[in-house]
Parts: sequence; structure tokens; C-alpha cells
Amino acid sequence: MWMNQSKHKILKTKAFIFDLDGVIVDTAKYHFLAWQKIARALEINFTHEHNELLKGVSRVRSLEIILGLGNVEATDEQKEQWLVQKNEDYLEYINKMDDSEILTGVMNVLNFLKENNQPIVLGSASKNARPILEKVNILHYFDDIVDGNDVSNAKPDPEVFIVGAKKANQPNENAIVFEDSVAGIQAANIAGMISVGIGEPSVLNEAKYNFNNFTEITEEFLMELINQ
Ligand code: B16
Ligand code: MG
Repeated sequence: MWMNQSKHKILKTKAFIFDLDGVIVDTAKYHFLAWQKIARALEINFTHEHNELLKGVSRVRSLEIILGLGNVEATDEQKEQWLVQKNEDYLEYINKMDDSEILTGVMNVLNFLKENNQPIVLGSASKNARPILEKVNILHYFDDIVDGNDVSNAKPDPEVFIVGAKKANQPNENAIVFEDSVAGIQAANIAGMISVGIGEPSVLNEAKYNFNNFTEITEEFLMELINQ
């Protein structure tokens, strides 16, 4: 049961940091289709299982992983062309997105945090985070965005979340991170933040808290996080 602000006793302010792909929207399926086109052209066998390896990983690193699957070597110039091609194809999928693609339960949590004046920050490896949030109509929920354009170290390096907490003017221990990737959970833990795994608990077993998806998160849980 989700109540409005007046029913709650909010004592503190925290920073709520959300990963994007796999937490707010499932863009992994579009990454897969765009990478698959490159892989097919190179005659590399690239499966859904392989795609799991790319979650939370940067675009450049993703290409390296795919080339590694096929033992393909290439010049930097050629790699750059594939990266551009992949992103153009990916953006075609992104351009067709709308708010129906927001993962179930996410809006309840965002609305609750907004109503209770909690800073909401995005912490994603994607360089396309802003256009994606715009397409699904929730850019205005975010007080700050830290994405692949702002940081140079990929998760599990905690840089993206540390910058996010700073932007929200909160110390690391006051930051709560929602993540679907193992590397992202590790990054939050390394930073001394509270990690919340969204997805398979056995995979995300390093997280402080685990939920299969946002419908399992209650306002009581959020209140506890805010007031502790
Ligand atoms: P882009 P996240 C990550 O998003 C994806 O999980 C990962 O598969 C992708 O390679 C990475 O963004 C970079 O994306 O090509 O759009 O810059 O989970 O960190 O929100
Ligand atoms: Mg993710």
C-alpha cells in the first residue's frame, strides 16, 4: 500500500542512486540486437548467454568481449567504425521507446522518493542515458545524472556512484544504490554505500538487500532506509 507524504515521518535525507539498464528499463535486449548485427557480419557466434557478459560493461569493453569470442583482431580504426555502427543501430531501437518500457514497480518507488524529497540520481555506464530517460518520460525525476560521459573508470570501480553521491551532497554511507549487475553491486560496496540488488538473488549475492524486481520493494523498506 503506497501512501502519500503526510502519512510518513521523514527524518533524514539520503541519496538514491539508480543504475539504468536492467533497473529502470531493459535496454539489454536492444544492446543485444545491435551487437548481434556486428557479430553476424564478423561470423562470431554471439548468444543471449554471451550478452549477459556485457551488462553494466562499457561500450568499448563490450566490443572487446565480442571480438574475443571470435578471436577476431582488428585495428583501432576498424573498432571505432564498429562502435559507431553499433550505437547508430542501438539508437534506432531507443528512438522507438516510450514509458511502457519502464520496468514494473519503478514508478511507485520514484514517486515515493520524490514525494518525500529524497535526492534521485542516475549512475549508469551508458553514454545514452539522457536520451533514454527522455524517451521514457522520467528525466525530470532525476536531480542529477552521472553516466558514461562523466566518468572514466567502469564498474566495479565506484567512481560513477561516488560522483553521484557528491552531486547529491551526501556522504557515501548515505547513498543507496539499486543495481542489476554484479560489478555494480561490488562498486557500491567498495564505496561503502548500501547496495540493493535488483534481479536474481543468487547472482547478486554480494548485495546488502535483494529483490527480484521493484514490485517487491515496499514503502516501509524505503522508510527504513531513509530513517536509519
Ligand atoms: P552505451 P547500465 C550499461 O548500462 C549496459 O548495461 C551495458 O550493456 C552497456 O554496454 C553500457 O551501459 C554502455 O552503454 O553503449 O549506451 O554507452 O547498466 O550501466 O545502465
Ligand atoms: Mg545495469
